[in-house]
Amino acid sequence: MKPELKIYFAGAIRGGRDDAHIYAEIISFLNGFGEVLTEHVGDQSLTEAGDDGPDDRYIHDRDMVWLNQSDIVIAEVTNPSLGVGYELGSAVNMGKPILCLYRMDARQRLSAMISGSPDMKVAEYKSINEAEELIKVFINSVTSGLGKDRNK
Ligand code: 6IA
Repeated sequence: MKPELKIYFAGAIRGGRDDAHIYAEIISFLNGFGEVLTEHVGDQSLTEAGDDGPDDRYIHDRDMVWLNQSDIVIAEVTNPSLGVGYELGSAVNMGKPILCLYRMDARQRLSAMISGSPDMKVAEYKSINEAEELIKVFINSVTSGLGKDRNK
């Protein structure tokens, strides 16, 4: 049996929780492709202000282990987040296949460090259906061994 795909999903937490419902929908779709290591990112009861969880050093180290273990990284980057940017830079250094999803109707322009990176695929979407289609195509290209051509 083929080992299950390990998926690292990244989305803003202290950067702002306005899109938490979108993260939840994306994570639920991703669950159909494998194990999402970071399901808490879509937890709508998790607020940017909350401090009742594990300490920051623990969060950082655990997330870096998960990032290392992941087969692919999918990030929703519409809401700017230092943590997501850090995860994406780290994932590039680890050579992970990366898909960044971005909503066209956003007021804020995407950082050039993300949109200008040759090491991640950045895709704009308007609806959840569109995001799901982009994810499907990306995962198919990676799992069929075409991951190295993902930016073409
Ligand atoms: O800078 P941000 O908080 O927006 O960074 C969000 C990103 O960093 C997410 O993609 C997560 O993978 C990671 N991250 C940040 N905070 C946490 C966290 N708890 N738990 C797990 N992953 C995290 C934060 C504490 C909470 C009670 C506010």
